[in-house]
Amino acid sequence: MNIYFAGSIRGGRVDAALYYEIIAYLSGWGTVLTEHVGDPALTEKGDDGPDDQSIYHRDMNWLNNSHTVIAEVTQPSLGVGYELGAAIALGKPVLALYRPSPGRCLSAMVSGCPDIRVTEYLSLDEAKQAICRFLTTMTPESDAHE
Ligand code: 6K6
Repeated sequence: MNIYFAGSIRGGRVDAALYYEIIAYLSGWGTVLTEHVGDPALTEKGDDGPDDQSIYHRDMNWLNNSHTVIAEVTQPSLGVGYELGAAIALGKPVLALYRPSPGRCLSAMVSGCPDIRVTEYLSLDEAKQAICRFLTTMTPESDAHE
């Protein structure tokens, strides 16, 4: 199973360590095509990779080839929002993980979208449980860990 994980880069890297842990967990379920999103060395400058056109085409190609998209949406990111819209247009099952906190509100375009499974969580363990539930419902038992 190819998994496209989406998390903020230029939107801010405050949750980079959390992305790393989620990606490590997802790796037990399949191939995470976007492992770099959890790279602690990746800064929000976005200038240590290929040019932006190459990034866009490479990521859209990965999105096309993914079986599911899992996003951490707590830190707002234009790129993640774009990826969610594109994933829905491609008919991919989408899970959005969100940590509620006082004074913060998830975009209605994510929380109100019928094609996105939005799950609120507070701890990494809860995020893992949500991922497990989501992937178990979308994959037959025998395929889940391929
Ligand atoms: C190097 C250092 C920082 O950024 C780079 C290279 N940039 C990117 N490389 C790979 N994927 C990217 C890059 N910039 C954005 N993305 C995709 O958009 C990722 O799949 C993320 O899920 C999402 C982040 O969007 P922004 O708007 O927060 O950057």
